[in-house]
Amino acid sequence: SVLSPPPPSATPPPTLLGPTTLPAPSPSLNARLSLVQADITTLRVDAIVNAANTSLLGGGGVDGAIHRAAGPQLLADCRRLRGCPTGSAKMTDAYDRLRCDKVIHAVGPIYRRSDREGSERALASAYTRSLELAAEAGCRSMAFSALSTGVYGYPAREAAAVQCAAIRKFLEEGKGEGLEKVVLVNWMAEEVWRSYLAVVPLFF
Ligand code: AR6
Repeated sequence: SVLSPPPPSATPPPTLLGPTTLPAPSPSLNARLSLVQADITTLRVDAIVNAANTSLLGGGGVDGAIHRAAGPQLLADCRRLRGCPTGSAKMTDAYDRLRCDKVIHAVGPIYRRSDREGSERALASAYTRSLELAAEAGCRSMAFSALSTGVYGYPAREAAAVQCAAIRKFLEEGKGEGLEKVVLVNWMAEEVWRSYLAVVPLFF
């Protein structure tokens, strides 16, 4: 596992995605996954995944940080994409002070307690689409922002479970064979980090 096992009192994640007790993943799958507390704009990976909105024209949070680091060329590229629906993602090059080659702009849902299932479906699909784009582009490493866990209000434990389940499913289905390293990135939000520490070891 990428982390030490959860304490015995850890409850399974409140995910709707299926059985809450998964069989242990293969060691080779575990070796491809890591969880880090870092500013995603500083990472040297093939692609980073931005938590964007449907306009793809920038915003606050991690989106703002990525655009600040990349400079105006990224925004010009994003303009040409003409937006992106919730639950999907689009890819651009990276610029200036970013150390990655590609930026995947993923649009997670604004969390709606009244439509938990719809929120979950959209979040999972934003992750899956990002993985598909990275795999198609031949990326060997990628780093994910914790989509929707900031301004979009997704409860962090649930979001972590949805993220882990989507990534594990994709890799176990053999769709991302070239993806040697998948990094889950947490930054700036201690509560989100603690949730990931509790949930990730239930999946990897
Ligand atoms: N590196 C990694 N993670 C970060 C960084 C960073 N530099 N900065 C913040 N985070 P958010 P959302 C974490 O709000 O909830 C924007 O305005 C943060 O602690 O950036 O999907 C967009 O334009 C949180 O855990 O994204 C959209 O309008 C996580 O990144 C809207 O916010 C995501 O928080 C998207 O909201």
